[in-house]
Amino acid sequence: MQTLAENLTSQAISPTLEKLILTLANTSKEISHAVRHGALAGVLGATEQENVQGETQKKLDIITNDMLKDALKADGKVRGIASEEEDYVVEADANGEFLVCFDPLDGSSNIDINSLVGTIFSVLPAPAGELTENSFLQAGRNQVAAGYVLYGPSTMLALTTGQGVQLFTLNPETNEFLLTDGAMAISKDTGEFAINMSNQRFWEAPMQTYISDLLLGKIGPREKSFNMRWIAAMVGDVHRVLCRGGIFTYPTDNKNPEKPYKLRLMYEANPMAFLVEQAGGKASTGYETIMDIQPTEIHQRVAVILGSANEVDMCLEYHAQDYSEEPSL
Ligand code: FDP
Ligand code: ZN
Repeated sequence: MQTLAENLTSQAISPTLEKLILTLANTSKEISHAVRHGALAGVLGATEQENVQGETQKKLDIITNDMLKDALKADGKVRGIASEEEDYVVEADANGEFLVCFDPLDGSSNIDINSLVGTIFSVLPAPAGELTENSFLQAGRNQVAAGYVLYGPSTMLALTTGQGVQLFTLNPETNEFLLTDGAMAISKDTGEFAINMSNQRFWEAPMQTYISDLLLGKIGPREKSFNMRWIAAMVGDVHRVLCRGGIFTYPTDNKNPEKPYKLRLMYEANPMAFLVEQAGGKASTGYETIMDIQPTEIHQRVAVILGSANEVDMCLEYHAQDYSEEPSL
């Protein structure tokens, strides 16, 4: 089986990007090790700290953030870093070519229940000049690489550099990522959806109607039964979509009017959208293609609807309709 390093050499990418991807992959092996030791290493549980988004940080959020930050600073080709766990952008090497945005441990609520978590990353070109937050505010289309590492029963790396999506599995004996799927492809159609149903009453009319129609199954307008899954870690839900198709959404809701969206554009939605598009799927907010959004701040949040192309298109048709005449739910 091909190793990650061998596979990267066969891709049309620069040696510096190749090295950066290996830095990310090697750090994820250390994260995998820390996650796997769990309670034995005393890394479970919360800290007293909150991140800039008002979320209590888990011990592992901070440990994994520091591991990635240190490794990327030492890489030599990274100009700056933006992380879910850092309030502001972090300066790395003055001569760096790349900006890296990451969520060091997505799905932190799963940590303490020994369930799926992962690292998500997005690589952008570094513009010339002084490093500021503005340097990062580039549309997802600019990404030169993106991926995630899933710490599950096996540790897996899904990667794209714009040449399809490759899936690697960490061999626990040799600590080497080996290519186990050279071309991940999302089925165009699906009978599976993923959404946090407990928020149903807070969604906008298009999502209310779309999901109601899925739930009606064979007797509804879709004339087909749908199954539901919710891992509560985007990285796990998107992995399932990449493996066997599906539609995953965290839509707009009015639960907290000051926070209509949950997922972060720069280090959750954009990298996942790049992977999904490269695997033949689609990713939208309902009104706009995720990767075409011009970001306005690094911790910006967006609505996300992604997965099997025909199912995402169907969901977008519901968003294109006029609901103004209908009573609000
Ligand atoms: P988490 O806050 O645990 O990191 O990143 C946001 C996220 O997880 C996603 O990974 C996940 O899809 C979603 O939140 C889960 O949200 P719910 O708590 O509403 O289920
Ligand atoms: Zn996350």
